Amino acid sequence: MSSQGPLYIGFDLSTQQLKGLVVNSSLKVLYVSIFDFDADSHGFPIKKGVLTNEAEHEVFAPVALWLQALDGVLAGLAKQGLDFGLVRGISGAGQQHGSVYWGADAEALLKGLDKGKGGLEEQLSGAFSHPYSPNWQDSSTQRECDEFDEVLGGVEELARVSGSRAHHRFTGPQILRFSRKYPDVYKKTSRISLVSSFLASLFLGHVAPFDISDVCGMNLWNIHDGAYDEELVKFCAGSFGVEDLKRKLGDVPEDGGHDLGKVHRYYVDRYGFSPDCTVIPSTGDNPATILALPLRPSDAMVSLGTSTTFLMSTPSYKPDPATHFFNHPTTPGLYMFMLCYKNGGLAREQIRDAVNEKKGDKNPSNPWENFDKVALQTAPLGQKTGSDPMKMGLFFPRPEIVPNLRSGQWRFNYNPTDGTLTETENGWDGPLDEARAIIESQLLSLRLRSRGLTQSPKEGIPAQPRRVYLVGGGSKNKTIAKIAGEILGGSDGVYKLEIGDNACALGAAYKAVWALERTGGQTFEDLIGQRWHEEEFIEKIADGYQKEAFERYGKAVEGFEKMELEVLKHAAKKDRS
Ligand code: XUL
Repeated sequence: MSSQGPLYIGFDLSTQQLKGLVVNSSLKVLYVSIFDFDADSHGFPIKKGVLTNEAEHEVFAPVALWLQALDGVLAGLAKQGLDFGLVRGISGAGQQHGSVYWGADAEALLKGLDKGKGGLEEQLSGAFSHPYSPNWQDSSTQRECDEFDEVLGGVEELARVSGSRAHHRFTGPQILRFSRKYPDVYKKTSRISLVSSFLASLFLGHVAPFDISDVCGMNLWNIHDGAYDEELVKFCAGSFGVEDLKRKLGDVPEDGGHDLGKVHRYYVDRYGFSPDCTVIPSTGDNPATILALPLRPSDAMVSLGTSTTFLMSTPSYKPDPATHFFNHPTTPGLYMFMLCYKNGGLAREQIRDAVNEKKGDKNPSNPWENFDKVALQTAPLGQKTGSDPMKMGLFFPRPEIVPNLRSGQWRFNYNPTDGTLTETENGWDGPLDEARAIIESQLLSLRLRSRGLTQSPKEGIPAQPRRVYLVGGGSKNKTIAKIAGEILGGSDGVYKLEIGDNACALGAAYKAVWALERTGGQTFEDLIGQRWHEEEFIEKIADGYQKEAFERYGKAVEGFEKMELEVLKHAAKKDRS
């Protein structure tokens, strides 16, 4: 009974695997199939899903690998007994920024897909002008980023127009470098896809348009105008001409739930899909993540992995060179705000290890025990009494992008009554004081950068997130959750979101459910909100808003902002000398 349709598939084409996840109209997960690139593919000398050219800081993935993976995942679902005839809609999530270069024969080969001629890899190997897709981990585009940052007069303006300043991984700088490095190949390229629209193209049997949210990861889309930015596209196109590049990029439907067309005959004949199965735009993996639950405006998601990612759905568009804004993947008038830190879990682990060393003992089954204990024993901001200065620091074992700073550690004392800030280790009992300080530092940075985007939940209560959802490895840590509530607030509390690593695929599947079952102008949040049983997915793990703590950390945010500016000023001076 439970597998009775209609069913919806969400794919997640990420760096290391392709996943297909099937839900029904009640959002119940019925099947999951995974193709792990390193373990399950054959014929590609990849490591962690990619190839590298270290001399040029290039990271890229073979496109044919993804073709092999798609047949692999579908075969996996068939093996599990999925009746493809019940699947009404398909959507997906793709690693952001990656680009696929189609050749002259792409449309004919896509259209001509035929069960009798073998799998996707065999039939489409001639469809590309270039066999590789530059990956989001690529950092070969410094020159192009510097140029993009200047096109509109500076990083602020580029961020204002496109939602982000130039970043190595963003598709505009990547396309520009590609056209310089391979001018002949670029000339022969008929269309360029993002990883998300590439996935949709495979199902449609022709090159699919970009998704309204994922297109914002290119530094080419003008978010205000809802169109490509003429100057940015002109610059990126160079001597090949604007019209040529616009043709390669294609149009972008405004509606994230747009009906792109029916699934290609190949899938009907080979797997038993219904000819009426509809393809919905695939989006980026981060935009798909915020669709894994009915995230309300002012709710925040904090992903505590190796790096920290902060995602919010918000009606406010307040771009800044250190942050990212994207169109919301489903809901016009909302934006996805994103912070992508390089330092997160690894930085905390370094201090955890130093604490364990100092303590001289370590619980082998929980290496965090000492770290958690000292973090909780330490007074907020190291202030034993109200007259003590606040201790705060920056702990970056890797170069950071939020803010743009080299690796290093800095410790300060801040006096909130007169605003004095002193770089010093006086009064710091390192590394013990650093356990709380690093958690505070990471969370104060989130509060600083999201404070203009939250709303007051009710009169007399300051603006703050409604709910804070923690995901990823660090979300198990109750100490972090407690301090997150103290610093970020959360009028409705701090929650752990238990969807494992299925967030992107789930979000994509929910997007397909919404696109095909919405009535009238029903929003994603309304439809999914009505069907989502939160008790199955979330657990409240800490209190959110606590007046006294929130106010104290509010003062600390001011000191934290000053501290960052101070460190940046010194770094700039050092660079000049
Ligand atoms: C976001 C980014 C990564 C990739 C991961 O800007 O580059 O999160 O989307 O797949």
